[in-house]
Amino acid sequence: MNENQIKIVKAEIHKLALKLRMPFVTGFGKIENKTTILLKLTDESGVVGWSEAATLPLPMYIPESTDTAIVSLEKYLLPKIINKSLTHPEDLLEYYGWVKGWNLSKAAIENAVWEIYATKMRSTAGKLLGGTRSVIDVGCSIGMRESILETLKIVDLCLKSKYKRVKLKIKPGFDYEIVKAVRDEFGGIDLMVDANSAYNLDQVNLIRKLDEFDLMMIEQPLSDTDIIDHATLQKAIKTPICLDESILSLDDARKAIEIGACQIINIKQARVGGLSESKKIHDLCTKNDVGVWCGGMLELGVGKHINTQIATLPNFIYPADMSDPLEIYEEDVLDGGLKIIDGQIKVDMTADLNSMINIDKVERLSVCKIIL
Ligand code: OSB
Ligand code: MG
Repeated sequence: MNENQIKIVKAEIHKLALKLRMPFVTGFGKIENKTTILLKLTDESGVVGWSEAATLPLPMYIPESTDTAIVSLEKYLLPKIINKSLTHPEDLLEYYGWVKGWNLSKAAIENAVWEIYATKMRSTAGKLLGGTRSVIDVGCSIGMRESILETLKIVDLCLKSKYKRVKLKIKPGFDYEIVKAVRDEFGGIDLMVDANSAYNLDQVNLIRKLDEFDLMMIEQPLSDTDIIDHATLQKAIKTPICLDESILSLDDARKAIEIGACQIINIKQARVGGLSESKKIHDLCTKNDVGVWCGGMLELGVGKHINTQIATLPNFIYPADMSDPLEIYEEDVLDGGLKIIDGQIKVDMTADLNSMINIDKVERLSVCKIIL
């Protein structure tokens, strides 16, 4: 048998419960306690691949949640791939490509298989996907706070930690004043906003008022299921629109670009079903002169390590959403994991998750474990 052939013989699903240091408030709601899923796949040769399903406890960002992902992994997706032969992570689609949706779950499987594949190829997923960057610039994402003063304090902390750009969460009524206060206090910093679908087209005047602040972009102002209204909105405002929730596939990206719904795309590998689809969206955006950046989902170091793989590709020209997990949570499951120094991650081309993961911490934070 070809030594690079992969056959998954065992899968472990770990559900972890974590408390955020500070509630994270967005246009879609508030996250105080986070649950996540770590997936461990073992190949018949004994090579192990870990990944994280970038879920939230409630289906408030996209339709999946941590618990629906456990069901889709356990009942539908993993049984389709266990004991099947693969020569490349993309071969997974032969087995579960017919399953609609559930991109976060599919990404978790694909990314764990990418880890196994990269280990066997003595490389990293990032390199195998065509990544060229050895350093990734990162920015911070600031949830809505009780007051302007409190927001200013957090922006100040982000800038002191040298994050390369600041992203403010906004919604109607928590937009113009907050952005103005940040501009007045911190001047021409690299600044953007993320509305997480909190506006509709009737509020174009509210959104247009933000044009005066020379923002890098406004992320996902309108509905998560829309691209048409975004195209209308883009014609009415100067600030570049970046899509997040609306882009679940290469096909979504193609249509959004074609109708002018965005000038920038936030590629979250989890949201689009994994690293392979992300690479295709990246390449399409390159061809169309649409810059991209790597979004985040408050992942632990495991998910962030996977995100850094895709963020090494050349068209990731804006800073990634990637704060240190230890700023969000009391602890992380990686030992000597993700290090952010002066707003940058130095990509360790030799790092593999299996050697960094601290299994005692996984067990301690685990509230449910399923073995297939
Ligand atoms: O819209 O980008 C988003 C977190 C959870 C769900 C959606 C989003 C976010 C963030 C934080 O903005 C990104 C991060 O630093 O992980
Ligand atoms: Mg977003």
